[in-house]
Amino acid sequence: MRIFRNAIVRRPCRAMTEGITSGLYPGRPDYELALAQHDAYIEALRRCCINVTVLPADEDYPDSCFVEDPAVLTERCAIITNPRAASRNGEKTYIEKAVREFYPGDRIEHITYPGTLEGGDVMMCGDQIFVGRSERTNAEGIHQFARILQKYGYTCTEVKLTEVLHLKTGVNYLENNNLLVSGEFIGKAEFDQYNRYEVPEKEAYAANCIWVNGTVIVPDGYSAVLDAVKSMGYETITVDTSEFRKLDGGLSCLSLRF
Ligand code: CIR
Repeated sequence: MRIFRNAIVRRPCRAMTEGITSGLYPGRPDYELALAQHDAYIEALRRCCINVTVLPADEDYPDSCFVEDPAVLTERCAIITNPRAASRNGEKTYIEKAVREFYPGDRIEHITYPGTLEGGDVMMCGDQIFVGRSERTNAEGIHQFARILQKYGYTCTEVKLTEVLHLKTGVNYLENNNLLVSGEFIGKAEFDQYNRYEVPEKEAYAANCIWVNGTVIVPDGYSAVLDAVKSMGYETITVDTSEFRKLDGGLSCLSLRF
């Protein structure tokens, strides 16, 4: 079984109320409530026996609590991405400082212009890594990413998406060959080899669950997905993410787990 020993999170900043949103989940985040939810998220990770490094809030970057996007951390290397969203691109410099505490310099790779890539588009399934071609991750970014992965013995499969923000907005790997799939990812041939639980449309947000050392963290309020995950045999923890959802962020976006 894969073991995650570490996670990196960043505290939400007050400026998160100005974060990017598609408006799919209306409203602006309540900052105090977001902080309380973030506390609960950290606590949930710690219950999964993972050491959590908590980076300070960065008011220059409203979306910087979504640390998953500026880096991809694998067992063999770290890849600092090149976020397409202009207001987020500078986050890569600060996440790299944190990543350097855990990875030697010769194992830290970079995606560079004209390539763009965000970690939310990357789903790791053992040595098989899926990357979404999205509004945020372009063909050149994927080309660079695939070359880096090949160097470290991973295979890379591109998945096109048109409806959601990132690949992991709609599909997530729970280890043990199990996938949660929703919306446009249901029926995609790329995922044929996995056991797939099809998330009902009204619970689409909960396709973004995270597996952490045998436990699956599920967003609060999605009973069909929670029951399905339990029936797959996992321990579960639920965490309320309502304030992050208003910015299109889910459980995976809030940490780097490695
Ligand atoms: C953004 O649009 O970049 C943020 N408001 C949400 C990022 C969510 N991250 C993720 O799905 N990995």
